Amino acid sequence: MSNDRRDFLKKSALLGLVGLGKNLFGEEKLAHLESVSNKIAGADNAFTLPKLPYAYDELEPFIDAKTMEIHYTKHHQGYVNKLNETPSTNIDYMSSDEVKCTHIDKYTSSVIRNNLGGHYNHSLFWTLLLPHPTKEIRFPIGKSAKAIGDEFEDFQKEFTEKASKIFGSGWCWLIKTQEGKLKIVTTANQDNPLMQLDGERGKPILALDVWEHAYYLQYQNRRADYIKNWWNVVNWQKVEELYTQ
Ligand code: MN3
Repeated sequence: MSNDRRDFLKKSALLGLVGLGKNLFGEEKLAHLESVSNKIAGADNAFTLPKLPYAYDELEPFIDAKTMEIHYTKHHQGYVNKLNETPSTNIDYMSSDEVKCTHIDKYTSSVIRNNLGGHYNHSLFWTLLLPHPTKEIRFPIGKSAKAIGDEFEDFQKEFTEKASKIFGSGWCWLIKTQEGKLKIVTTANQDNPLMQLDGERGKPILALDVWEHAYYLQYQNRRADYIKNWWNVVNWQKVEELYTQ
């Protein structure tokens, strides 16, 4: 089927939805429904790259500008593009990316699982990095600090060990489980702990990308050095925000 033909079918179906919305909800909801359907039909912009909350060089010397630029404009943009090229009935386009991830399971197509994971994981990761870090703010704060416990160094050691031991590409996470407990878990590739996969599930409140693309330009094969330096740019204010949400 040609792209034009596919677009036409998609738009027709969605315009039908809009018409239905008009009858069901009246004019007020119509505008919202129309904007959602335009996003899906226009699939080019159903997913967008979130704005980076700092300049590429503002995490230096711990993460270099070139790595940030390529990671953000090539890798993250790549996941976004792939998602937009692959409209899927398995995605609830109206829900948040976090909720979208909770619908992923082992039956989901790998293209959706990998790219939705890649998009969500990186969107979160960027917000958990702090530009211009100073020594005074290199520790957890508030309720999340209490939950992490007095032995911050032990926590750091455990997280570092788990992140270091990931075989190949993946992520290390601090999650808040449904029971409100904190756990350090790892996932392979672009999976995350929101997804219905094997392994502990929970809401990520801290994330570390240990794919080689996250550090290779600056650190080459020295993943341990990358992780050690990453602790200097953790945004503990954001961790607290995610924990208390
Ligand atoms: Mn990455």
